[in-house]
Amino acid sequence: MYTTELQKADPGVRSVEPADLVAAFEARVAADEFIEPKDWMPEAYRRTLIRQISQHAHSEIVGMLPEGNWITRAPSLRRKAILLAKVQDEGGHGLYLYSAAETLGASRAEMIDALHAGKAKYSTIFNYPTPTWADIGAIGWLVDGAAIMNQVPLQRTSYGPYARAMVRVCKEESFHQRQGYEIMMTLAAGTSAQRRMAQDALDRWWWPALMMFGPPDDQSPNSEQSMRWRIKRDTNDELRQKFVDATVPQAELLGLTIPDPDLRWNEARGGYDFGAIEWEEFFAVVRGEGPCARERIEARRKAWEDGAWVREAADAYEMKRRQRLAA
Ligand code: FAQ
Repeated sequence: MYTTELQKADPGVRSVEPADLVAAFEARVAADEFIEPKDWMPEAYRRTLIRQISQHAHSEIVGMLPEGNWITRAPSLRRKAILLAKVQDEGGHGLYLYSAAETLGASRAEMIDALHAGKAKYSTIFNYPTPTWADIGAIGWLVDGAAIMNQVPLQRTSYGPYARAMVRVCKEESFHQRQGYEIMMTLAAGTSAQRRMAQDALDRWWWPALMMFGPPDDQSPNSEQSMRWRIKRDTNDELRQKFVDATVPQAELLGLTIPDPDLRWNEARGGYDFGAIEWEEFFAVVRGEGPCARERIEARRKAWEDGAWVREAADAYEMKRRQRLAA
């Protein structure tokens, strides 16, 4: 995959880095100081950040599509206005994140090309379909809920521009989560057909939401180093567990059933035990075999081509502005 190649392109690079600079960098990370764009950083740290931040940016942009699908069909003007604002927020998150990756020397054109060529990763969750309105509730509640769980610790990630982008993103994600939960509350308290819709959406989104946190820790090649660099503050399994513990009582409040016969409170651990995740499905979706994978990339490519005139107009304006300044 492109992002892995980016990170691992030059394995020899580490050995030629001056030991005093590496030691000073590690001491700053250990002291919880932010690393800023102009600071010296190990090449592998820079590449890891470009990998993670660009994947995160792509996820936000592709993540606009499953919900965007419902903007014209939202059941009321109020729901439409809220959904429109939410989807626009996701677009904004993608733009902050692309900008953060650019501060590390990544080129926007290269990142976008990799996405359109199907080489870049983005979150598995956005490869699932949204056939009913209840899916919009389930996405806000579960997908934004999982995103918050993952992104709150990223407000303290060691790279300054990424951490600061996360502060605003998390505020907006909280609103998104609330709006999703409110849709689920309305459906769960509605007619029996509405309750069935809500349960069906929970049944379809629960397991993919748990997969969002990434592979189990013993199959996560990047976690150990990213934890050492304080890019990641918690492991994939730790965050997944926190999400389950926070979400089960929310499902109970809705009167909905989490589709996991093995789910039960573990008194000794003070957390919920849950059933086995189908990791084969996760890895297949990561490989680009998700149910909507082709359609998502096609939609992004079309949006990029349809928007070419906007980029050309901005370039022409900039050229005229420079000519005026030079005259
Ligand atoms: N999907 O060694 P690890 C959102 C890949 S934003 C696809 O554990 P790492 C907002 C991983 O890249 C959702 N690929 O990797 C929203 C790696 O491949 P690589 C996105 C996945 O980086 C809501 C390989 O597997 N959030 O939802 C996934 O240490 C509603 C091995 O994995 C972020 O990006 C996956 N789920 O940990 C928008 C948060 N998981 O690169 C619209 C920032 C893993 O070596 C609507 N990212 N992989 O080829 C992170 O926290 C981390 O990158 C993880 C993965 C935790 C996702």
